[in-house]
Amino acid sequence: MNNNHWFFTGFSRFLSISFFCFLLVPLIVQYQSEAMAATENNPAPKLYSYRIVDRFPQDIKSFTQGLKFVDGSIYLGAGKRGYSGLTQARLADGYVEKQVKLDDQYFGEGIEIVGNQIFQLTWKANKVFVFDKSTFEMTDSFTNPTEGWGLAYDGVNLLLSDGSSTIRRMGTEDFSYVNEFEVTLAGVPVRNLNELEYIAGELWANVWQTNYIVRIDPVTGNVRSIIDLSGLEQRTRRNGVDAVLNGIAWDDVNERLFVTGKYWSDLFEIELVETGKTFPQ
Ligand SMILES: [Ca+2]
Repeated sequence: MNNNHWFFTGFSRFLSISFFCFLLVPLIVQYQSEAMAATENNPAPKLYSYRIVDRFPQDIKSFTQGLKFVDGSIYLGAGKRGYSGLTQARLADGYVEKQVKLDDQYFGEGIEIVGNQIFQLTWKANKVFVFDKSTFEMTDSFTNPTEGWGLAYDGVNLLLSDGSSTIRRMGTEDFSYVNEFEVTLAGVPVRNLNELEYIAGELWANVWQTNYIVRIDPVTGNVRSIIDLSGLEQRTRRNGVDAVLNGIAWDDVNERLFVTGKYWSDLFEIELVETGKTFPQ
């Protein structure tokens, strides 16, 4: 069927990067088996496309690893040693309102805002920094035993990705471990979960080096739907081979969705478009 052709072509890159190669063949067999058929409790994930609503300027020199939106400002956590830091910039024109740089030894990663605190991960240094949102002064630091990739907040705990298929819940008081769950797509672990955003009871995650965002049920870990952002990277200037899609932010007042990438000159407001397709077909 044409739909199946579309499905396997479109997802071949996603699958080959997200899963170990040896899993690929059994994966397809699994999808086609009765055992993996969608059930009422775990329906086949919907596939979404997108429409660009608006675009805003972003510093193409920022290696975007964390993204939040609050009160008209974009908060961006940047990575790469020597260039890592935290920036608050006005959405409308990119004017930098506040900025703080991390020590050169640190590779900054995901960020999250809880009240007046901004948490910022580091990649492999096992450090989590806390900044005062009003002043950008560093007020605290905690230990993270895993790699730091993405960070989100569900209203109770922080949610942490580390490049694997595991999401850990961590306490906001001292970043202590609470519990964890595994993210799966039709029963198969989804690795390389990167930048995160908690939106209306779902955890959304960029899958590193793909054009896909997965929307995750945070209770079961099941991927409920997939957003295909193919083509967006051609709409912005990019700086180098590392310039992949990364960064999801949600304006919960006006219900606007923002996405961007590492070393991208633009931040996009998008709307999701139903494709009528599911995964698998
Ligand atoms: Ca985010």
